[in-house]
Amino acid sequence: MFKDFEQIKYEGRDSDNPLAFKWYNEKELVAGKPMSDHLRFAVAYWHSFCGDGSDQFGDPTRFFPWDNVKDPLDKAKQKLESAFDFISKLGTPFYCFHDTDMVGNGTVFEIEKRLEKILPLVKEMQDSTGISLLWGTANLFSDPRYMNGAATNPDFRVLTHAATQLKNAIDATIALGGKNYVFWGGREGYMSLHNTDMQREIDNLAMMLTMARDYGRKNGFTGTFLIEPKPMEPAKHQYDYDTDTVIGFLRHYGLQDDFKINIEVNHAILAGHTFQHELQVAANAGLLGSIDANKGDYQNGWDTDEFPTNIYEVTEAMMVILQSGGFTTGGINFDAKMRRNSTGPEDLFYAHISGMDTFARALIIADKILKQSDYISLRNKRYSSFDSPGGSAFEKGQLTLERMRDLALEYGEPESISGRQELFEMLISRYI
Ligand code: XLS
Ligand code: NI
Ligand code: NI
Repeated sequence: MFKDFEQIKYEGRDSDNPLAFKWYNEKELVAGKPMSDHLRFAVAYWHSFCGDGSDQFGDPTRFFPWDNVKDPLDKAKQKLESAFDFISKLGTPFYCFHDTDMVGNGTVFEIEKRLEKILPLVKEMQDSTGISLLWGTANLFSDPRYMNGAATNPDFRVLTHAATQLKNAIDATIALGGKNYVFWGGREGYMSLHNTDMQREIDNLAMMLTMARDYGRKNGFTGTFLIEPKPMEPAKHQYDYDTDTVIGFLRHYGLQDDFKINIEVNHAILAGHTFQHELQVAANAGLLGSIDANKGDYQNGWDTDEFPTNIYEVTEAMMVILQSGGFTTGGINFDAKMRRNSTGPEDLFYAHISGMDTFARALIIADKILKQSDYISLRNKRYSSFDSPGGSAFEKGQLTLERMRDLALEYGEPESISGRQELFEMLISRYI
C-alpha cells in the first residue's frame, strides 16, 4: 500500500516538501533530551489501517489492498506488513492496537486463536524494524454482545467473555513487550438510569480492573495500566467521565499504584474542559501516564478525532507535560483519523507529519517559555505571601481561625493585586 513512498526525513522549516518534517528532528536536543524521547510518537492501528471513511450517513470512501482477502489470518498478515511499512517510513518509534484491529472480529475464542497465530509474526516485524508497542488494548465495545457494557454489563455471562478477550490482550501486550495496557471504557456507562444499578456496575468495573491488574502483574507485566477518560459517546454517560472522576475511582478501589491516566484531547473538550486542564489534574496526582493526540471541533459535540494542528493548544499542553517531568512509559498516540474525503495513502503521511510537526514545534516553544521567559517566576510571585511567616504557618497547619482573625486585623484591608492573565497570554503568543 505504501510502496511508492520513501523514508520521511527532516528537511527544516524552509522545506516545501509535504512529505518531509519541518520541525520534528528526532535527534535534536530539547531540554537535555532528544525530541524523540520527549514525544514518543505512536501510530494508531485502528484509524490508520482499519478506518475506511464510512460514517452513519455513508459507505466507505477508502479501500485497502486486503479488503477482499477472505481468510482472516491472511488478511491480518497483509495489513501487518503494510502497517509496519508505513510506520517505518514515517519514523515513529511506537504503535498501538486493539486485538480486533489486528485480527478482525468474531467470537472471543476465534480472536484468541488468530492472535496466537499472528503474534510471532508481529514480534518478528517489531524486531526487524525496531518499532515497539506503546500500548495494547481489547475492543470491548464494538461487538453486539457488549451493547449493554462489558465489565458493567448486567449479564454476568458477558463479563466472562470480556474477561477472556482482556486476558488475551494482556497476554499479547506482554508477549510484544508493550509499555502500557489501556482501558477505554467504550460502553462502560449507561443509556438510562431507570434500568441501571449504577453502584453495582461501578463496583463490577473495579473488580474487573483489579483482576486485570493482578493477572498482568502475576504474568510479568511491568508496564503501566492506563484508563482513558471520556464523558459520553457511545454511552449517554460514561463512568470514566474525566480525569478527576477517574482519580477518585482509582483511589477508592486501591488501584492508584498500578494505573495512570491516558488523556485524549477531544475527550477533554467533550467533558467541558481544556486539554491543558486534564493534563494538569493528572500531573497534580502524579498520574499523568500518556496521551491520545488529536483535535476536537469546538462547534459540535462529538469525538471528531482530527489530527492535531492547533499550535496554541498543544503548546499549553507541552508546558504542563514538561513541568511534570515528561513521559516515562507513556507517549503520544495519534488517536486521530483523516476526514472522510481524504482518500489517498499520501493523506495518511500528510496527517501524521503535520501532527508530529505540531507537537515538535510546541515542544520547542514550551521549553523556551519555561526557560527564557518570566512565566514561572510571575506565577510563583502571585503566591509569595505564603512564604511570609503567617502564610507558611497556615500551610503547615499551625494556625486557627482565631489566629487568622488576629492576622486580618494586623494586615488591614488587602490592596488588589492584578492576576495579569493578558501578560501571560502575551508571553505565550510571543514565543509562538
Ligand atoms: C474512543 C477512544 C479509543 C481508545 C482506545 O473514543 O479514544 O479510540 O483510545 O480504545
Ligand atoms: Ni483514544
Ligand atoms: Ni476518542
